[in-house]
Amino acid sequence: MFGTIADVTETSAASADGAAPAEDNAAPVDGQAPPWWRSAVFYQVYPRSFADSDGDGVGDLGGIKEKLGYLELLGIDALWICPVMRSPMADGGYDVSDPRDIDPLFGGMAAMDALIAAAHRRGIKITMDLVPNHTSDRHRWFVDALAAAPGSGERARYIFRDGRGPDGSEPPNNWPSIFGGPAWTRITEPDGTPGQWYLHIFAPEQPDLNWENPEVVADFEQTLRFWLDRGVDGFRIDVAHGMAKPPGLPDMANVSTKMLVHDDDDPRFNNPGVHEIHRRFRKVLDEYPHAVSIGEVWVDDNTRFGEYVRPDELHMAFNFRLAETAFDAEAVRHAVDNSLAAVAPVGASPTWTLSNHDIEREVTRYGGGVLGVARAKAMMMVELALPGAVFVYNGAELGLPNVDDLPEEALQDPVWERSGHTDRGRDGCRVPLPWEGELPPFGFTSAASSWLPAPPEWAKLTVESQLEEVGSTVSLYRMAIEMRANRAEFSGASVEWYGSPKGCLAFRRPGGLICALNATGAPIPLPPGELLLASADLIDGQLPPDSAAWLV
Ligand code: TEU
Repeated sequence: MFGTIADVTETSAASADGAAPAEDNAAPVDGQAPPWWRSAVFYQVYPRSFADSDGDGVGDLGGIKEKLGYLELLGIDALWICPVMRSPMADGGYDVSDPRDIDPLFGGMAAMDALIAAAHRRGIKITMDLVPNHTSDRHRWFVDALAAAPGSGERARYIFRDGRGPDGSEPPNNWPSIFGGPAWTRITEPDGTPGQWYLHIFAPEQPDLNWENPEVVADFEQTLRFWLDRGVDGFRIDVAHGMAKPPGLPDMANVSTKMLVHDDDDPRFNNPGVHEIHRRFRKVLDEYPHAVSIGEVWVDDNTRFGEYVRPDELHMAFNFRLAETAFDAEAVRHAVDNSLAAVAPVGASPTWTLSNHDIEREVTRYGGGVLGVARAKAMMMVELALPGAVFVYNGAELGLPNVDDLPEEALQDPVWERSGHTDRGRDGCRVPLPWEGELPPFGFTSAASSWLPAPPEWAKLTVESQLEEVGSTVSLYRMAIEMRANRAEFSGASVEWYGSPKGCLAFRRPGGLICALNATGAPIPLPPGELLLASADLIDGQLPPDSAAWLV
């Protein structure tokens, strides 16, 4: 049996006593409404995969604009659009060759202006993804750096070093690239001799910028203003724990051969100098009081994580704990407590996400098939019941699984090549969305096929078919998002845990919402209260296995 309010075992607050003003996401604080982003539902668009308006098989900004009606119906507050700036697309746009222009593949600047205007007419905010840690190797600056001499001002915008060993043929240190292979590439000098090495923590096509160079800082500030002046409402900051490098670029103590693993003592990331960089960004953002910055911060330690969201740094940072947690009530509770604890000392808003364009989709992580979908729906209700901002990755609302059997020749993630074809990379979570019809590409594009092929069995997962069905994943998302936006029971920054049976969890928000999760294999009686919404049909009035419910 779930307990009652008398059985509250513990309270976890998003704002520590005395450390920050009492936060209440629904009610005005001191007569002032909280900023729009504090409890917003963001919808992450991977633009290549969302909708294609020009028939080239790749999604674009015109496609997003055409689907704004759907997004409004879904009830989201804001979009986070993965990078759409000019790029040779060595890493799906995270290799930017001109940060102040839109790539023609996505429709150019006119398409961005049109999207901003159309989204704003519907009350949907637009946040863009910016990539400060590195540029494309085709960025004008890098092309100039290759043509210039060692020690020149052109080289000083990046991280060039002489190699080790008598002839400089060894990389300057032992750092591996996140995508496999060394993090250094040796160049050929303009006179044809083997030359210096440059640092790229990601692909060789993504040289790291030198953030000690004031030109680099000034240029990024110009980029922030450029987009804010065009009307965007904020930014997701890529690798926000990167940028600053340790003095002398020391070797890594433990070189992991595994890619994509995160370790707080990794010298490539989370260096103290990064905070001064964020303070510079924040000064610019403060000139645009409506705007928000959300950092991608892969830092485990709560104290170090919290440092990124101090009042003069980022507004929010992604917390990946829920996305890294198995479908297990104890583990979920622990992740929630931890995420709240990380932001409490600095009074920042917590963030929740179950997936993104770098992570295996939750339906697959939770076991796939009918079971995976049921659990993903339940976890969506847990995350939408929590205080703070929620990020929904496009396609999650359809219950899409990862596609793990893409043909090898279709794979585009640089991880596939860089790993010597041992790691398929992240394409499996980037397959274009199924919109309508019976056959791939399911209305995603008017071309015969999309840039990654959608599996034929997605015919039953199309937006068109799910919108008509009350019991579908998308219908549940719509109902849940609407309730969260409109009901006072969702107010309050804290979470009170109830006593709950083993394998279950239950918490209450100060406004009165109760959320219960049953992660056991058997039905469990609901906590007392009036049922608002359940992720699955009740069994004899009880909460079924792998489901969640909201009560008031
Ligand atoms: O990701 C940064 C990052 O740390 C990722 O390498 C992450 O560890 C991995 O993808 C998790 O599986 C950001 C972007 O989200 C990613 O898409 C880019 O490839 C990367 O930066 C480089 O810009």
